[in-house]
Amino acid sequence: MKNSYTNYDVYKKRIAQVQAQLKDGEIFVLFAAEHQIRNRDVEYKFRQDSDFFYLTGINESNSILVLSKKYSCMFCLPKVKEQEIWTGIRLGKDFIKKSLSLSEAFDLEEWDKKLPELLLNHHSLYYFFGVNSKRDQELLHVCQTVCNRARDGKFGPEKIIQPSFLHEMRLIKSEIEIELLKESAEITKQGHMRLMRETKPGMMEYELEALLEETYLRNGAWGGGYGHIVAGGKNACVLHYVANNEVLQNGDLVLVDSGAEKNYLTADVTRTFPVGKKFTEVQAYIYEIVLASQKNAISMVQQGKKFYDIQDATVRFLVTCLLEMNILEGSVEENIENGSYKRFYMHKIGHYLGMDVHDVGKYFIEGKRRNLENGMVVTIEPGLYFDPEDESLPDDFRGIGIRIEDNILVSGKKPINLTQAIPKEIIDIESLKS
Ligand SMILES: [Mn+2]
Repeated sequence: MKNSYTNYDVYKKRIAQVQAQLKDGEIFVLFAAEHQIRNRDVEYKFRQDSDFFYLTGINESNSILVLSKKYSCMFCLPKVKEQEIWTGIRLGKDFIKKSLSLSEAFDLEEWDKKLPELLLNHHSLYYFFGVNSKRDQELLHVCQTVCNRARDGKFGPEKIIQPSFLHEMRLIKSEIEIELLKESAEITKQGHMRLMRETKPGMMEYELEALLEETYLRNGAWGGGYGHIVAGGKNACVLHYVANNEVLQNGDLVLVDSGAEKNYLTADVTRTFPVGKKFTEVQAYIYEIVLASQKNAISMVQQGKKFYDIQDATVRFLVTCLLEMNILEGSVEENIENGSYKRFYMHKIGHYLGMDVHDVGKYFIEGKRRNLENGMVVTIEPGLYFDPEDESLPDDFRGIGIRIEDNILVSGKKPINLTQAIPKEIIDIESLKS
């Protein structure tokens, strides 16, 4: 399975799929990621652009892929010994041309000269406009120059179109991708379970982050697919808490939102568990409500259902519970209508998952909620959060934040939970802690 992904056949097929979407007179341009500066002359660890990797499997910066219906080429980092000594061996244009069966391949320096030629006599340019403004300017300028040659009877792109068909391809995962996602899920499981076992009162949040990162790296992952959230006690009420620099207190819960990225596919999992040995009564009570809402939502992840209908069902469930707890007042309908529940559940039920943690693909088609389809992977992540500063809440509720998140593959009427093996029942979590 893995071999078929590391050889180039899968990418050749994807390139051909893009070409099949293009009509005469249409051209597609895609840039690889560039190195990003962290500070002064220090760069962040390089991570290829997801779209570029999806189509090419090539992990080198600055390359450019150009496709039309019957033509394909790439501009590649040149094989220059002096540069390779400093920054690593490059694949080079000959290897890339052969591996991806491209019509042509060039060294990067040829780009300026070749681009006008390539755009010539294409009326439409498929390009992700707005991602890199430097590239946007460059392309607009060249389009303009080429269009100015109208007097010679030549023409250039007059339309720039977002190649959203590429994101629709990425939205539906292949069998190979599912297998690889399972691997990311397995590594993520090891990280989360390690925390459940090893977390003790007095540890710093960043110590847990370190254990996650270590587990991921030791298993060949790139690291986390996004910044690890390790939020002790009331910090869990900050949804994107990434400071991770406080002490974990006995009696508090800790919310951990973290997923390993391997082979350019990331998991996205949240577990909330006690810093000490056991949930308190109130914590367990709220936890069971979130867990029940999550299981209910997971059961709805079926082909033909609408993703946002699952959000609606979850809101209804949580509002009913909040009313029973006397946290909300009035009727279910009223509270859904006026959004009062957003004080306690303020985010959505989930998102697409894949190469990007908030993966690509449309949620609406022509303004209407779209159906879930086989091969989509979504997160299901309801939560309840009780503001530590809200004095209208019972004392023992304040500062509790609970979210439970799994990664679900749409497969007919039977949702497949890729992260099922990461404990979430109270009894299972507590038994890991004893
Ligand atoms: Mn998520």
